[in-house]
Amino acid sequence: TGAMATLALTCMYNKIPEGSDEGFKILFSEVLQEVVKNVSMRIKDNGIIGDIYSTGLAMQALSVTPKQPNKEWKCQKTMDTILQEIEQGKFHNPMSIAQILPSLKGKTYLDVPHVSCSPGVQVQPTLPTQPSPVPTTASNITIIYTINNQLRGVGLLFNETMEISVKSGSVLLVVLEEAQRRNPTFKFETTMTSWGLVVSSINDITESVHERTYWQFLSGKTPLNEGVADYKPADHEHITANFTKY
Ligand code: B12
Repeated sequence: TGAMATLALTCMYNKIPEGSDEGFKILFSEVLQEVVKNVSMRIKDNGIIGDIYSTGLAMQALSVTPKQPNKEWKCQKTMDTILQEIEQGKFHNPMSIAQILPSLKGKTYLDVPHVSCSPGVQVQPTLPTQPSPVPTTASNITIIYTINNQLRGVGLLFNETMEISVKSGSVLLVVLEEAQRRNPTFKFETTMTSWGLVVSSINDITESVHERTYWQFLSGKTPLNEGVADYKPADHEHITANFTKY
């Protein structure tokens, strides 16, 4: 959010015409300073800003803002760490690629108006150099899956746990589907968004923008940093879906 605000404010700041009210410029400058401070406080020693999936927008923000980050930012360090994460296959979600790619090319969303798509130039699809491995005789893993709603005033309170066996390498969505197949209490619904499928409802308890409630997914006590269609749980991992507020 801070990164998007920085990009938006920088865009506006650069458009303030020469000779306009100084107070206006000072106000923008102060707000920008504050937001940039917030973003830069999240710079880690390995260069990651927030988590790996917020780093793309944060890099874009810090590279265009007229305000200096409060903490020293080594762009190359961030770039190196992100490239390592890419090599490990962490950026396969199209939206995560869309947010990181501009920074890797030294661009930001503010460059979009200057992009010219010359007609006639056809981009050839690149073929994968190595065929992706086909999971053939994958062994089974067991996931401990808990669904929990303790928010009063939003329907039935419950805390149910089930052990689910799935093929090793399966994404979390497969675990949820198996749980639903075996026990109707575990039934769930999804909604399609720009990042992919969000679990919008479990056991008839539905997220609400108005109430600011959602189903948060955790591994042990740590919130997942990927969605159910991307996250691959390990054997004996304890996954909890907890109905909570943001
Ligand atoms: C706001 C937000 C939320 C809000 C959305 C509520 C709302 N109505 O606005 C809440 C708190 C619900 C949320 C939840 C989650 N989020 Co979120 N969220 C964001 C954030 C900060 C901004 C999204 C936004 O408003 N975009 C602007 C609007 C205009 O675009 P939009 O397409 O309409 O936005 C929708 C999608 O972004 C979707 N959405 C939000 N989060 C997620 C996560 C996943 C996995 C999916 C598929 C969709 C999705 O909700 C938005 C509103 O409908 C992004 C940061 C970012 N870099 O994009 C993270 C982000 C997308 N979320 C993330 C994650 C991990 C989650 C959770 C999985 C966390 C968890 N441990 O449970 C859950 C989803 C669980 C589930 N039930 O399936 C990651 C995704 C990384 C990845 N590789 O998949 C991001 C990038 C944050 C990060 N840096 O780690 N999130």
